[in-house]
Amino acid sequence: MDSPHNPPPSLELLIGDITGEDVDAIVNAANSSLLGGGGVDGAIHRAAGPELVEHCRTLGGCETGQAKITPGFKLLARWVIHTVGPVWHGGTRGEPELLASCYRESLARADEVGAATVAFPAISTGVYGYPIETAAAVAVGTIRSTPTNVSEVRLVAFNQQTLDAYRELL
Ligand code: AR6
Repeated sequence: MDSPHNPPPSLELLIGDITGEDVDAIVNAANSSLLGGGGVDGAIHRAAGPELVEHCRTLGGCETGQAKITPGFKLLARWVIHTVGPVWHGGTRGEPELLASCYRESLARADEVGAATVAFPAISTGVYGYPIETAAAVAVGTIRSTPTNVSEVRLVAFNQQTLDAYRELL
């Protein structure tokens, strides 16, 4: 069980492609079908190989703010945690709560399999249009305040703007 006395995970910041991360689990910014797409989702499916989508077909999709876990197949990471971020509609449709839920639920899935190191992309900040500055604040705030056995979280930025947004906060 999670202990409320665990220290929060260390937060590492880096720029690059999450598919190459040598961690126990990488997080995918998926859509509710879990059957692949563009952005980081497409990159993860390409790197993991076709077994990933075959496995995802058995999961029955995923609701916004929730997370499901699969093997990593050809990835270095043993696990992929697929979470569905909110589409940005201006912030009045529960987007911050749903985005926070993505980070909490992903950490919960990591705890269930004993993953100690987890890499996250900037969920919702690409195709889904969530402004990076506010999304980064939700990410960091939620990771710091969620009880978890995960000891290290890597925040993987794919561009300079994302890196800068995290840097402001760390
Ligand atoms: N490694 C790390 N980050 C990446 C990578 C990568 N290889 N590729 C993109 N990013 P997005 P969303 C960054 O659009 O906004 C898909 O089609 C990207 O720069 O991948 O949650 C899904 O199937 C951005 O900062 O995800 C959904 O339909 C962040 O990852 C939809 O997009 C998220 O961008 C989900 O949209």
